[in-house]
Amino acid sequence: MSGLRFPDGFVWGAATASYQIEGSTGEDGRGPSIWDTFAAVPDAVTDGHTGEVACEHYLRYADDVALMSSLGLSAYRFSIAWPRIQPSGSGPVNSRGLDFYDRLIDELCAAGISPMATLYHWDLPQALQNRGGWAARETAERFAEYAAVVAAKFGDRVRSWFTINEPWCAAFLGYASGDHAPGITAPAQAFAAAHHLLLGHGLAAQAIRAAGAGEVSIALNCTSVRPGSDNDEDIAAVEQIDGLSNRIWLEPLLRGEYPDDMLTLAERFTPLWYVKSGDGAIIKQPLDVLGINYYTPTWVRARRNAQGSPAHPGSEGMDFTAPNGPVTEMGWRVDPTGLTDLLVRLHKDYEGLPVMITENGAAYADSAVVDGQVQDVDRVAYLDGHLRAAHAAISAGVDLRGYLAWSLMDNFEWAFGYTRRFGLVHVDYATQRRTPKASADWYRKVITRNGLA
Ligand code: PNW
Repeated sequence: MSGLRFPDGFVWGAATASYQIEGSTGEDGRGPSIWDTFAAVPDAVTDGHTGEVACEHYLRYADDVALMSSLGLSAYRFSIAWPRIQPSGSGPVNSRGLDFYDRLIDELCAAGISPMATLYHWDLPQALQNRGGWAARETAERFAEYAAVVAAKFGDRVRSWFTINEPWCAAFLGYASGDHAPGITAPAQAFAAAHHLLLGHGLAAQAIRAAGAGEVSIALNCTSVRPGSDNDEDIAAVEQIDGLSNRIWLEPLLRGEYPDDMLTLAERFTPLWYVKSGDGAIIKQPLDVLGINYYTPTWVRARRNAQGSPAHPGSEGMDFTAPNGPVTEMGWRVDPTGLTDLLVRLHKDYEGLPVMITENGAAYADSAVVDGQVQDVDRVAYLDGHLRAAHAAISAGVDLRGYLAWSLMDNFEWAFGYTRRFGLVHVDYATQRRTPKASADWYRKVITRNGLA
């Protein structure tokens, strides 16, 4: 056999998130989330788009599972909307919200697709935001209660759990740059939020284990940080951004302690009132697998008077411009070597750590649907390049368990609304018609041969 083959049992799937696809935000007793609130703020989201309708997945989930079947997916990672389960973030459970995921999970199981559930993909119940959101320790405690409810209810069929999706985005886009809900621009709160997200992960992981519900994971958007040059100032900038992007999450999760340089950085914004003794032990729960969401490397160099990036507190005097080269519609530089390097680095720093690529994909302004087809050749090239990069990591010894494409279908791309399309399947929002793109067809073949031609 020629071509690149992946290990036996390699998991092939796709991912989505509740607020990005479900719609029906007022249905069956769902409470308001911070994304409903944020999307209603003028200019927060491109063209005033909201998740109210999205892909109508709440109504069309059975058709969407049929689509997954036609792609040959072995797994599907979706997220559960906390405000559907507990409309005000604590207390009484809304059975009609549970029923939706019950139906979805049954449909997936009947199709032979392993359900993987993310507990938090950014749609916090607004009632908890009113009490401080993730900047408040209480939110981590409420999160564990919610985790216990869903793990008990679905643990018989869902055996793979992701507590939190990309805590970096939740903390630093949510509370430092304000690009995401709740739209706060206070770095002091962002560091507290980061800690409470990690604490929430640890407490939820304990709840999932107590319920005997299967494997526990978290999905991090780690990145390879590239220096502008090898001068000392550029290397120091890289170290700081690597800290914020990678080590501030990995070290407490896997070793139970924050790196010293990150504690020092955080203290520039606020005393560490929010870190209590014993928290490290809670955060460091055994991980069955680490989820990695990868899109692009990060480039950084020291440049006097550069504004820095508001999403990276303390980055004044740093420039984040990527070198010239191909970019996606997000403006993100396409560079699969960043994926290989990241996976190999994790393998070296945390020996024996199993990983799964829980998101990878690209936004492109796809050509319209012509004769029932979307020829998204750029996306195929992007995915092919990144699968080759993933394979190179496996050859270097990385214990890579699977690959989940982002995303199954075009959806609500957060601050960009519906103007950025990441799907393997095209969605015509006027009619809700789904059309598998050329990339969907290509991916089906990859899955069938368990590798690349
Ligand atoms: C991730 N950034 O978000 C999310 O997990 C998905 O929900 C999202 O649709 C996907 O990647 C594509 O964006 C990110 O600004 C959003 O660095 C923003 C950033 C990174 C990841």
